[in-house]
This record gives sequence, C-alpha cells and structure tokens, in this order.
Amino acid sequence: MAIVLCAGCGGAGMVESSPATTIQDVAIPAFNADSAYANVARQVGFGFRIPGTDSHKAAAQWLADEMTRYGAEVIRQQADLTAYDGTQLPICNIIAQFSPEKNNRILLAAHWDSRPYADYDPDEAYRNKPIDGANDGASGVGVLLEIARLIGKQAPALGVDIILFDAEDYGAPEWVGGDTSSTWALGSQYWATHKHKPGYRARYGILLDMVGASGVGFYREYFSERYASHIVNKVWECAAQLGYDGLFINEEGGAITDDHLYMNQAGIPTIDIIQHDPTSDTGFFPQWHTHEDDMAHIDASMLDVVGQVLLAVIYGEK
Ligand code: AHN
Ligand code: ZN
Repeated sequence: MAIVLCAGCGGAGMVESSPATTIQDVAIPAFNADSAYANVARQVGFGFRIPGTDSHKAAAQWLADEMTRYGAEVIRQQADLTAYDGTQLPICNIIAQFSPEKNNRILLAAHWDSRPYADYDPDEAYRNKPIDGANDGASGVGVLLEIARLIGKQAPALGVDIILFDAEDYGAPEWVGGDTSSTWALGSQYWATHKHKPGYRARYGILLDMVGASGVGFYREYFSERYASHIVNKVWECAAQLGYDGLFINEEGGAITDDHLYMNQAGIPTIDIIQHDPTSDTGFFPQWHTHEDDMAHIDASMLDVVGQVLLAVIYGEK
C-alpha cells in the first residue's frame, strides 16, 4: 500500500488554495516497520560495533553490502582517529549515494557504532562494559536502511545521500569529567573536514539518533533550531499532517552535541531527530548508556512513525 500526500509536505502543499502550479500529488512508498526492526536486530546480532573489533568490521561490511544491493554507489571512508584516551580507532564512515549525478540533493545520517561503556547503568560493576546500542545507534540506521531499500525501488525527485557515521559514541565516559564535548562524533568531525567529494553540497540534512524507544518523543533540538529552523518546521509540520504531533512535540529540547553539529559546521543545515525525555535523569530515553539499551526496548511502531515522516519529506521535495 502507498499513501499519497501533497508535494512539499509541510510546505505550500496542503493548505494552499491556488491550483496546479506547485501542487502535485506524489505517491509515497509504504515504510515497512518490520524490515526496519529486522535491520536493527541484525546490527545488534553482529555484537558490539566498536572500532577495532571483528564485530565492527563484519557489521560495516554488511551495511555497505546492503546499501549496494539497494542500488547505492557506496564509498567507505576509512581513517585512523584518536579517541579521548589515546586509543587508535580505525573508523569507517559508510556513504551511500543515490542518483549521484543529481545536483539537487539531501543528506540523511545516523551513527552505526555502539558505545564501549554503560556510564549510566544502575550496576556500577558493569559500567565499564560495552552496550548493545539497539536504540543508541542501530535504530536510526535501521530506519535509513529501509528508506534506502525504498529509494532504490522508486527514486524520489532529488538525489539522496545516506551517511552512516562511525565513532559517534566513543566520547569520554562520565567518570573522566570536564568538558568532553569534542570527544564525541569523531566520524562526522572527520567527514566535515574530509568530504567524500570535493565541494560536496546538499540542500539540507536530517540526522536520526535514538528513534526506537517506546513512547519517547522528539523535541526541537537547540542546534537544529539555530542552524536549520526551517527544516525543523518542515519535518514537524509533516509529522503533524500525518497525525504524529503527539510524538513530534512542538517545544524546545536541549542542546545536544551530536553528528549534526559538525554537519552544520560543514555548511549543511542539519537537524537532529532524537528522542528526548524531559522526565529522565539524563534527558534521553530511560535506558540510555545502560545495558538495557537492547532489542527488548525497541518499538517497531516508533521506527514506523519516523520512517513515514521521513518518506513524506523526501518524496514531497521537488
Ligand atoms: C553528549 O552526551 C555529549 N552527546 C550525546 C550524543 C550521543 C551519545 N548520541 C548518542 N550517544
Ligand atoms: Zn550514545
């Protein structure tokens, strides 16, 4: 089944009374939430996606192969980066380009690595151990893989790049203390200064990070608002049109140091769609950076909402 929405979802489309010029109905492919969920499970099934491990290598191979199978031209951007504690991280940003010949492009992103620590685990003895990262990492990638599958079957009007960033979550753990903001998002920091194509441009970007926990909403994040409020408006209006204003909450969230910050600094206005729970201690979903960030806490219906909203935005563009 495919749903049909007015082009430019959240823009001139639905409410405009003037005829034909800008309004054109477009078929939006149907997001398969079961596929997205299976994509999340598959990633977790590789084991911890920590740079330097065999499970990291195997997961990277699978992600690149899936993107290739869906028709993307894939670039693996590899580098050796240094973590906050001096550990050398062999990272790999996976860049999937759909219709690379088009100049009119948008950029979607998520991080595919998983955190080597569980800083916020209730059990102190286990805080030094890696987590599954089912929501923190795999959920956004799971949605983007499903979107890649659909783009491969029915190309939207514009070109789409999907970047799966590595080493987002190797930031200094809580116990290190001090300002550790620059120790996060190492893969996107590298990409921001080493673009995969000289002069690379996209109209805007959308980052997904933690989109699969049950019942936790999305707020208008600070850096997204500061660099790309028009994109926040577009996406939030689109969500409202689809009836998801209960999850895409039209209120300010906090400032989050995430991959989108470096994408913005690289000149691409980018928003972060990230679950924010104002009632939790960390501000994130309750299992954030604990050993309970596992498949048991992934809700396919949340993946579905995010996937549908993204598809409406992508296929609504001219
Ligand atoms: C900080 O807590 C500084 N940044 C959150 C970014 C993040 C971590 N996203 C996923 N895990
Ligand atoms: Zn994290």
